Amino acid sequence: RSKVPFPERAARHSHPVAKRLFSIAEAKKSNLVISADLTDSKKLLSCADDLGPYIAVFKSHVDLVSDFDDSTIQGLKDLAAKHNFMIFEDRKLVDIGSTVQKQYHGGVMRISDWADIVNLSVLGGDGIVEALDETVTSPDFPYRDQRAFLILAEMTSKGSLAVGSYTEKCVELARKFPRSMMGFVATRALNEQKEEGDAASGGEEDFVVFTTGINMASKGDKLGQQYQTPASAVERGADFIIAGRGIYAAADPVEAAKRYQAAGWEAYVKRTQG
Ligand code: UP6
Repeated sequence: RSKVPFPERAARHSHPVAKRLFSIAEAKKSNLVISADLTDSKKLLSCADDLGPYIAVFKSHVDLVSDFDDSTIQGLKDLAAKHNFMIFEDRKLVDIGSTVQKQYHGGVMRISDWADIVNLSVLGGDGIVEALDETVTSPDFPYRDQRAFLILAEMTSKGSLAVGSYTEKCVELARKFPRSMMGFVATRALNEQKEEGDAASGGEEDFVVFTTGINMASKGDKLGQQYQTPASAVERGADFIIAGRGIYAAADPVEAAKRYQAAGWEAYVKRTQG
């Protein structure tokens, strides 16, 4: 759990995307990520426009948007600029290196053109990480220093197999590829011991932790999802809290976003000042 405040982490971090992320969070006093799991472009873009002021990051699953096209991408980019948030495509890439390079840079979704942050699974071993690192650090890559990845190191669904040595392997790979792997999607901080020491010695290792499965009103859903509150997640080490249905399916999503933003920020202030 990092006790270092965002402005300091922004200043010290070696990755430009992490720097920008911490700066946005600080400027907006928000560590909230909306998981906008909406199924058409109009709803997706209204969600981004309505909630934009309260979030640091907008998380999409564009493969569930039925009418996804160039105008969806342009709309998202415009709103990201208007409201100063980053875009995170929750693509969970998982394949051999050669395939994910083509899925990430190019392909039907052209993820690299618009998503600042993308996540991946290391089920297949080191190759996927090596491949994506190679793509974004290549001199020909048009978005150099503007793109980063999160390794999906744990999952919130019941019976998840992403535990123990699997999760440890994720940390090992993030350590090996700091130019592209900025942190994790996990339910807690994963580098407990090393991180404290590093913070004192200049913070060479500062993984950013995004936590899904955040809900203030429910413990889970019928399909195995398991929730925790913003306070509990941040206490366990989440830097950014990701909430979906808790916000977009609420009677008043704007009011809900403000509540989650306040709860997440309060917990962050408590952790970093306490
Ligand atoms: N997500 C999880 N758990 C994980 C990884 N990802 O819930 O371990 C994603 C889901 C969804 C969002 O794909 O987009 O986070 C959770 O939405 P919810 O808040 O509506 O449950």
